[in-house]
Amino acid sequence: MPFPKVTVVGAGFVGATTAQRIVEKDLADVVLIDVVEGLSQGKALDMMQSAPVEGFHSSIRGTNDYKDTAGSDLIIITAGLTRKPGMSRDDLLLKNAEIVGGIAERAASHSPKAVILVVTNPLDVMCYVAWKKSGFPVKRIVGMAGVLDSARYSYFIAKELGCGMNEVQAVVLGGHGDAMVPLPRYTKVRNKPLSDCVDPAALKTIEQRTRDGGAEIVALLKTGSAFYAPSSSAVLMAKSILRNESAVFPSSVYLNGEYGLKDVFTGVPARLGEKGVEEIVELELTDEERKALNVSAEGVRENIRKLSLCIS
Ligand code: TXD
Repeated sequence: MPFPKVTVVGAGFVGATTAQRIVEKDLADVVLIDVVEGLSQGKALDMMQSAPVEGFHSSIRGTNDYKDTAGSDLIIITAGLTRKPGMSRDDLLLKNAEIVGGIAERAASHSPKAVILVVTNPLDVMCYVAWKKSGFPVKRIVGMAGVLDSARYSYFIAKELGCGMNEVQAVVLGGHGDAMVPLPRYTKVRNKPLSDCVDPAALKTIEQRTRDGGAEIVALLKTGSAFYAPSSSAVLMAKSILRNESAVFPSSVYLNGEYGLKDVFTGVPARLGEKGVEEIVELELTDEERKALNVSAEGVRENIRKLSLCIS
């Protein structure tokens, strides 16, 4: 069986690490594309030379030409600017909308059947831009954020409680921003709701650190932002799409009435397979949780409005 084909757009920290994880797991042959000449070619060549050591069989090539991406099953968009210390994800809005819009248009025309997995920030708005500019059915657009936010939440919970990370199943909904919605009722530690395992003050601290998870790393790195956990999270979703696993992940998806929200991308649990979003899973929410999800989605909608001229 030939490997599926994945295009990773952006050969920076997130893109290159995503590509590396995909080939090392033999999930797909990868085309890595960037605007900078030589960057993706150099990284791809370096990764290919690790194949005899790592023992993977799939391949990766670098390019600056969209023709080489033709016929991809999955396009992962990681290109764009990153946050500098003190910048919010939304500060990246206009510049990254231009970048992601151009990429979605070009990549979609060469791979008309692909699923698009968006990683670039501000994430939920970039999903909307990719949808509008690709012209794809909306089920074939999905964004990565909730898996990462949930992973960060899991890590901080496991650290606080001194338990194994595999004993924590964390759920974070909402947009990928300061208004993300950790759900302690649905988060389980050894099968018990998190809200029964930690006191409210500790929970508040964990949730705030989760919200600030990206900013904490930006402040430490000084240049650039997180990429190890983001690339792991993107590859987990990619695997479910490429192998048609139909696994459920918190994903940024287009809502058309689900959770009482319409015409907006935000993070909710969704089943992902080869056709993209197969199902949106509706959790029962309390009034307070629903309110928090609405606030988060309203922030995304506000940014979509700001962009309405360039994406109409
Ligand atoms: O949870 C999440 N979704 C995220 C998102 C977690 C971490 C990082 N997140 C966002 O991903 C971050 O805020 C940025 O918007 C993107 C990419 O982050 P990365 O750390 O990979 O940035 P780099 O290292 O600066 O790489 C960006 C690359 C760089 O090589 C540019 O030359 C390239 O993008 N670039 C382009 N490639 C192709 N086409 C165009 N137009 C283009 N413009 C820039």
